[in-house]
Amino acid sequence: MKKPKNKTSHLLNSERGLHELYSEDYERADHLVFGRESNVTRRGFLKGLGSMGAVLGFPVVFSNLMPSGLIPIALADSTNNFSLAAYGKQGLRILNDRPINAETPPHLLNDSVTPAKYMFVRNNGIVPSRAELTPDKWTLTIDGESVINPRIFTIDELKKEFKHYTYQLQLECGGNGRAEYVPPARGNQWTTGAIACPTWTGVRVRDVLKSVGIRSNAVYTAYYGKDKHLSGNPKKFPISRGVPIAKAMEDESMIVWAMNGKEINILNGHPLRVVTGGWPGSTCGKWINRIAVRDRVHDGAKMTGKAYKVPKKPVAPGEKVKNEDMMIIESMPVKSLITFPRTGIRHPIGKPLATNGHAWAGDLGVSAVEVSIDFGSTWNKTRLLKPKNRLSWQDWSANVFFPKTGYYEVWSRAIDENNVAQPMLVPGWNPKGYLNNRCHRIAVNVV
Ligand SMILES: Nc1nc2c(c(=O)[nH]1)N[C@H]1C(S)=C(S)[C@@H](COP(=O)(O)O)O[C@H]1N2
Ligand SMILES: [Mo]
Repeated sequence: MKKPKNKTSHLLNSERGLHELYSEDYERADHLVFGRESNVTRRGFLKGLGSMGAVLGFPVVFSNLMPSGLIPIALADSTNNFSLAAYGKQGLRILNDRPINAETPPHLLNDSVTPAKYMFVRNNGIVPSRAELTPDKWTLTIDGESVINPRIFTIDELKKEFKHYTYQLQLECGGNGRAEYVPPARGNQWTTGAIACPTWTGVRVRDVLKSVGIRSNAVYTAYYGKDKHLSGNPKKFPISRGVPIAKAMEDESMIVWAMNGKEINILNGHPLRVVTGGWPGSTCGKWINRIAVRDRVHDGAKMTGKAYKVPKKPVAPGEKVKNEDMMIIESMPVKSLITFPRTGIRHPIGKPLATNGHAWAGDLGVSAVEVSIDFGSTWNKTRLLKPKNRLSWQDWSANVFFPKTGYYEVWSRAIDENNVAQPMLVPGWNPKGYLNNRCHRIAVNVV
């Protein structure tokens, strides 16, 4: 971790993100962002507290009365240099602004099909500029050790030569839920909002790969995107991952140009991305211009080391784990969200509370979702709908009855088709803080 010499000048430099103060990779933002949507995190501000007067240009008269962690509104305004609204996003919570990372509060994920404005944003590098994202001139190279006839496709050719499919596919970051691990793991402190399930339109990876011919020694795919490494080094990729060839050959593994029937949002990969539903979002390359078929497990950026890997065996919290004792995350675990009502509501006694949400389970289907109002002592079945297609989340709903007034938590717990349920507590600690699929909780004050 690099620490700058002069924090004040950095705070005033609106071209760069506060996180650079602490990390060249990405910053662990605090959970709480005070006031408006802002990239100024409480933790980031506290680090600069000593020089707050200098930052504001005036001494703070009642500084002794100022709540700790409050971000002066002047600062919140002047440092909000990445506008998600300019990219058509709404209501997301910014965790980091370089690279830009933002999650969706659960109540904004209430739609069965996630609208583009509410889809989370997760970046390892610098988002390509609008000028670089030209669908007419865009090409996708298919090559690699295991491709017989490498070829460069235009998007038009992809559209003309292959059958189009539309699937609703869940996409969840492997680090979703990281904020709950103790001791904490470095990386974006996602709570519950790095999940979305829009519809995707494009062609099957399988059809494109078959057209160029794949050798029998094919092991893994490898995507390459047009985003740049944070270091600015043009030879380095921020991320280049893929999936085993069997996953790539599934019906729902797609090269897509549309989301919810429209151009993909720039931050979500316009004009072309890969979607491999049910697997970590990191396998779903954005702004892709190349897919290689490798004769080995792909060794691109964030495929080696500990990235997107978990220990092969359970480890104690905080334990050091050797790289060779880690394995690549494949299908994501069973999980659910309560998307209505939002947490913290008041509810009148005597009336049932209508609750609803979604559940998903990586490559598997969800067989049941249950809710509890007594901290997991007893559970009630909810009404669970079938997915629109394989690898799409499933909607659930339930009426909840409260016996008396007071504070309650409503918990949701999904169970996958192998009868594996979400844990009530945060599951096995791991060095990078992946795969936290504990039950979702909301607070309800019954009055
Ligand atoms: N080119 C590129 N593709 C990428 C990434 C990236 O940084 N660059 N991030 C990956 C990760 S870690 C996730 S979780 C998903 C997030 O997709 P979204 O930003 O559309 O929500 O994109 C994946 N694809
Ligand atoms: Mo991710």
